[in-house]
Amino acid sequence: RLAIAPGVIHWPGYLPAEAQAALVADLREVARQAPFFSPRMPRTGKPFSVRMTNCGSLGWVSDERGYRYQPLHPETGLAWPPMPALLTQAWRELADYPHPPEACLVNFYEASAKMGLHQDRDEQDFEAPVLSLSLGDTAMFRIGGTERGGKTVSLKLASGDVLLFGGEARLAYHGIDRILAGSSSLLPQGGRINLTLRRVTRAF
Ligand code: MD3
Ligand code: FE
Repeated sequence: RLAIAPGVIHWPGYLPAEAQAALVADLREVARQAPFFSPRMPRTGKPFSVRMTNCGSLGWVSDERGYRYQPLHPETGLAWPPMPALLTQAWRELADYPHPPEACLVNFYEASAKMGLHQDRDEQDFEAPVLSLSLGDTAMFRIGGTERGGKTVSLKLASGDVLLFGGEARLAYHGIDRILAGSSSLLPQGGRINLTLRRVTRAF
């Protein structure tokens, strides 16, 4: 494990190839029950280049009305599917937090997709860390401090890598600058999947 910055821990290649393949199979089932949707920007309605779905009791959604967590898929109206056991297991092993995650946001990046610098602040509990797992093509990830416009550092996130953001890093600006197309053969059609496990409500 590598300490990238205060509150940021990186486990390169944490998931063995077999676990990555098992997780992709689990995610196919998640996406069958809760299809990927295109989130839209609040106010403007402009679609994100990243497509999303969720598993767990709550899911993150975004549309003209704003960003929020909700228990139902925005298009099917059905509950999000359960979190695969591999994910809750990774949280127990790595998160160092005594309550289970409630939401797993599943982001899908095609080769041209990006995610601008932002903070994750739609959760009630900032004491809980966010755990991120990467699958498929490598991404150039950028993380800064808690103020917009500060210095940033870049990190490559490859398939099987896990990152934990806690403490002062929990409110750090971060984003995905680009996807390195063809860098992994895990996903037959290419692209990248990122999973973020989050505690949304206060457990106490
Ligand atoms: C640092 N996802 O879903 S994962 C997101 O690769 C998001 O899809 C990116 O940013 C992705 O909100 C980056 C790394 C990550 C995730 C959540 C964080 C870093 C974070 C929350 C707080 C601080
Ligand atoms: Fe984020």
